[in-house]
Amino acid sequence: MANSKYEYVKSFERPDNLLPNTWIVIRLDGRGFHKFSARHNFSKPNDPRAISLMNHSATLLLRDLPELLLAYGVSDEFSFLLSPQTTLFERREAKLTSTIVSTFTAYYVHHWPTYFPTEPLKEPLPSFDARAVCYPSVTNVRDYFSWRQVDCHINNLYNTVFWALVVKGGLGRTEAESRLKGTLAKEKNEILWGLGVNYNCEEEKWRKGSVVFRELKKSVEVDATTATETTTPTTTTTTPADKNTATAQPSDAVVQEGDGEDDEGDVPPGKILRKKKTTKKQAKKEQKRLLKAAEVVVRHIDIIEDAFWNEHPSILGEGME
Ligand SMILES: Nc1nc2c(ncn2[C@@H]2O[C@H](COP(=O)(O)OP(=O)(O)OP(=O)(O)O)[C@@H](O)[C@H]2O)c(=O)[nH]1
Ligand SMILES: [Mg+2]
Repeated sequence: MANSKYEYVKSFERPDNLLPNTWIVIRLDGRGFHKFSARHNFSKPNDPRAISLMNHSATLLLRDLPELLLAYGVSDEFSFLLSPQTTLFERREAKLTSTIVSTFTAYYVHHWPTYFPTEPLKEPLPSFDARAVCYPSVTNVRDYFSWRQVDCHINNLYNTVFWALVVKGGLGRTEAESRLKGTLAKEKNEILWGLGVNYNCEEEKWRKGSVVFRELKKSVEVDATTATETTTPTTTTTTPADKNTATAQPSDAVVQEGDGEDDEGDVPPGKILRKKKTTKKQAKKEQKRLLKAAEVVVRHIDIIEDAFWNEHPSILGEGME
């Protein structure tokens, strides 16, 4: 069909493909959640229903988009990681950010009644903004997630001591604010201690935020240089309390995906299942298959130190090449 005379307007559109060979981090953040949380009676400083709804929405998003390698969330924000090799939506910035933020928001609103059965959504309805940032190196990506987790720690310590001063210490909000002005972490911990609170005993989910990723029943380490695949059971440092399972309460719900067809089942920790020479291509294909079949999990663990990344080499694996 012939172009209409209006077709030319398309030429006003600008390409917005994100830089090739760079990691992409997309961070979304709740709009006006200070007021939104008050309107919906979120408990202070942290509301377990709110964090679980955020985590569930991120989990479903990771299930929808296998290209998302990892998500990290705290408060009203979530960051999603895409690999330097991803060609999702031709790396178009607007398409990536708008799809991720609108899908997340749709899940958030859709599942709201499950997590807040006694708190109907009131207008203005929840919405989120989103931005994409490209990072050229694994170090930058690690530093990005460290930045968010350190922020989580700083804000959570402040909020915990602030509300302890108000609720347990009987201070007004303004008084509590002035009491905390200029205090360092050590002093905040001492104030908490004086009010009978040991910050280190506060739940990990508030102190560490939420890490959402695909957990392989076994980790497949692909050594690109030697093309040797070593399949070992995944070891984690999490406690049972950290784990969200399908049998948990709605507040802890996660998506359970089916096991891989060839799953070799549970094996004693540390036991090497098989070690074989294989081509790099085969190993990658196998890794992809396992990742597809993997369960999306939520953990409240440290992502600043090396342990998490070493235990889950598939997350940054591609970028290591
Ligand atoms: N009470 C309570 N408030 C929460 C919780 N999670 C998030 N919030 C609120 O959400 C806010 C999120 O911070 P910001 O994103 O900086 O604030 P915002 O109001 O969303 O502002 P914009 O993002 O700039 O639109 C926090 O300051 C809290 O007021 C929670 O579990 N309990
Ligand atoms: Mg916000």
